[in-house]
Amino acid sequence: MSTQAATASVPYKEKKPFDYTSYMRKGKLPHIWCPGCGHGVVMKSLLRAIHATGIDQDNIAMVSGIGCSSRTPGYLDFNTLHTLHGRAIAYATGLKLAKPKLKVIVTTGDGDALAIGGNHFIHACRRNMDMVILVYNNYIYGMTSGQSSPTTPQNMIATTARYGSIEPTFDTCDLAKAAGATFVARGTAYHCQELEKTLYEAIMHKGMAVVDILDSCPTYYGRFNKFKSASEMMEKIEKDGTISVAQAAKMTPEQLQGKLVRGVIHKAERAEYCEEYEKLMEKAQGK
Ligand SMILES: Cc1ncc(C[n+]2csc(CCOP(=O)(O)OP(=O)(O)O)c2C)c(N)n1
Ligand code: SF4
Repeated sequence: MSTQAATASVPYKEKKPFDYTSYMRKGKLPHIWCPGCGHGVVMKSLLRAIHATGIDQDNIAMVSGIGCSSRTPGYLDFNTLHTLHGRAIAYATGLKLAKPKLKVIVTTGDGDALAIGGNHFIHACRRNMDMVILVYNNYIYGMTSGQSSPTTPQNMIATTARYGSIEPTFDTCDLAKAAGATFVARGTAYHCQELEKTLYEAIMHKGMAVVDILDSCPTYYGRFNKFKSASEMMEKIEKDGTISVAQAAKMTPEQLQGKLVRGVIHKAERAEYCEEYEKLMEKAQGK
């Protein structure tokens, strides 16, 4: 059986008129997300990106853990799996090995992917299995009332850091690249059209694609840290706090201080895990 994922090589354009509702399980609405939450924006960019790839809904599997962001697959009409907190990538790995033709997309939070699920995250990157991991990075545990996560910036307030977090943070992209992911990118909910293109590239990539998506939890992170509104929070963190790869290339290290870079940060070619596994099976069977 071929392990080639069902990604048609199509240019970035919409094949047919786009209609969100054709990708939604309308019976699952209304959704649980608070007004101003970034997760819905990310979901819309994801749907537009999937539509642009031309991949059939039945050839996509979406897997999540537990958290507000992990609710995404429940609203969508793909093959979906809502699993345990921190274990989305482990389930996705098993699913991909059993059904290598499926395009597997993991939607996970910063807590889900990088705290309890951190070990699964680094080893999945190391294996370079054909998979997309979208980290909805809102710097906090949204679903459980705002505890600090591995991406909570230092000095910022969380339920478990009432005087400001003293912990250094993970940079999701640096971590993914160092662990071996062959496509690493960052986007934001604020730059939703740019995000759509980045997600398209991530889905079309063969191998492990990680996208760190800066989005917002106005209910906890926003209120604790005295942002006046959800939009002010988005502007300060996602708009003013990031720059594109092209802008970054023209800046000095001093000018880059305190900015996060958006766009495709790392791309490489390396043996893909399912293909290597298939070769191993053939060898074991004496073929
Ligand atoms: C094993 C286990 N530990 C803890 C929890 C409680 N829990 C549910 S969601 C969550 C954190 C969610 O934060 P994140 O993954 O960042 O997603 P967000 O809600 O911010 O989108 C936690 C700690 C759980 N369900 N299972
Ligand atoms: S608690 Fe935060 S992350 Fe969860 S839905 Fe509300 S705003 Fe979004």
